[in-house]
Amino acid sequence: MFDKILIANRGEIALRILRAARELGIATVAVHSTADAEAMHVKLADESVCIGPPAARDSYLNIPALLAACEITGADAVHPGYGFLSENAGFADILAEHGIGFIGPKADHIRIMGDKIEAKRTARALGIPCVPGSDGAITEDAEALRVAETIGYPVLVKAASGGGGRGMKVAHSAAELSDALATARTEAKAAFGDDAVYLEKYLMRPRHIEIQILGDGQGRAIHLGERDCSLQRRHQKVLEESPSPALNDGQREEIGEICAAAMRKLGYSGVGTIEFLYEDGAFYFIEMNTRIQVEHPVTEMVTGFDLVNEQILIAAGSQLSITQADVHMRGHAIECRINAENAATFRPSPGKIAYYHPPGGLGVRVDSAVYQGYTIPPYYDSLVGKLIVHGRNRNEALLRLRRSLGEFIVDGIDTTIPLFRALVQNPDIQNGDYDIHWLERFLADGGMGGTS
Ligand code: MV4
Repeated sequence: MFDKILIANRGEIALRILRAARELGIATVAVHSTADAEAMHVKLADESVCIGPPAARDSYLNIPALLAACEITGADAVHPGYGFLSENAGFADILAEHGIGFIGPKADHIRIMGDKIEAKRTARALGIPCVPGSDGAITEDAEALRVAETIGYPVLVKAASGGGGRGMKVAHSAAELSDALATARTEAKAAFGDDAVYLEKYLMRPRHIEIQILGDGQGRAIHLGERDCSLQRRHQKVLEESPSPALNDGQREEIGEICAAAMRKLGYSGVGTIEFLYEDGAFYFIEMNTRIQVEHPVTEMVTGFDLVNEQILIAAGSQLSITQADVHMRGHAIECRINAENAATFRPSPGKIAYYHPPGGLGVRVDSAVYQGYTIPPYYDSLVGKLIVHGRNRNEALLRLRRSLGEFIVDGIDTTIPLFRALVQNPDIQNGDYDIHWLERFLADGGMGGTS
């Protein structure tokens, strides 16, 4: 087992990792930029090291500074959290070269899943259902036209190095395809330095449903059910829940076992998420994430397993101790991502939290790293915290969510709490009747009260 873990992250996930390490009796090292000297993760860690100025590229993404911090403190493993270096295969390789553990999957698996074409090829070979489309990269317009003719319009051009929806273009007819290809290539080149693109059938109104998996790299892998993350704005998840209102137990077991079997075959090690679009009862693989995700608590609340604890044990070489028969989905969990943004305009609102009162009580969890008197710096993502509620069924979770949102006070800055108060009152949300476009439509239709 590791003796000391360096947490290469900040905010609520740094605290989340610190808590898991502490329960395992492992010492913790926080790293921070000069802007984060007063951050909670720094205060709570056993030791801390300043690794650079505010800009992430000079601090949280600064690999030499992180290696130096490991050397100075004698940390024998690094947990990267999410974002930053969490899906950087080169970072995992460098740590290995220095004899430092990386709490994440094998570098080769991070590399494969970072390339969306390679990820899809691998998924298909492992028996995971994929969106119909081109077999690899598209190099000629003529090839794109042929594939589109076969799968039928509308089609979607996607960037191989894509993510966050950048470099994605829809074509509704052959006439639009050539322009879509050129635009997607240009955007992809600018955003990722890679203009490789591929083609898929465009699904019109799917849900985003992702399967949480856990593997030990020694032939064991299980699934922990799904999360429905369809409620997104500009490719940022806003509210996530488990189980999905759209699935029954049979569908869950079928897709879950397909994913677990695939991960056994791959020899996957650590936590991972296999993302699907779900439409008309069918699953279509789109991507795989090889990190702990922001929304992992909804899975923890319904399964009772500590995913970060499992990550640490697996990275230290332990066999998976949970079998599929040990996994029971109990009740329902919902997570709201509360951002320091205006709830109607989404304008960022960094600044000092003058008063802070989080909700509590049965079935309520708040994962946050803010405190009263803390100043949210303007340099990083705007997540203030996550409110996660659990109930015996979806209705109880919704009632608990409404009650918790009523208690939550964050004064001094704007937050997205009012958006969630509006969402819990909405009949479509109450009925679980939404797809990936629902939230953008709600906001465009003045769901938050017209102009503001
Ligand atoms: C799609 C799609 C429709 N059809 N692929 C958006 C980001 C990237 N991760 C995948 N995305 C999509 N891929 C096919 N073949 C629609 C989206 C999409 C989306 C997906 C999940 C959640 C929100 C979304 C919002 C817009 C588009």
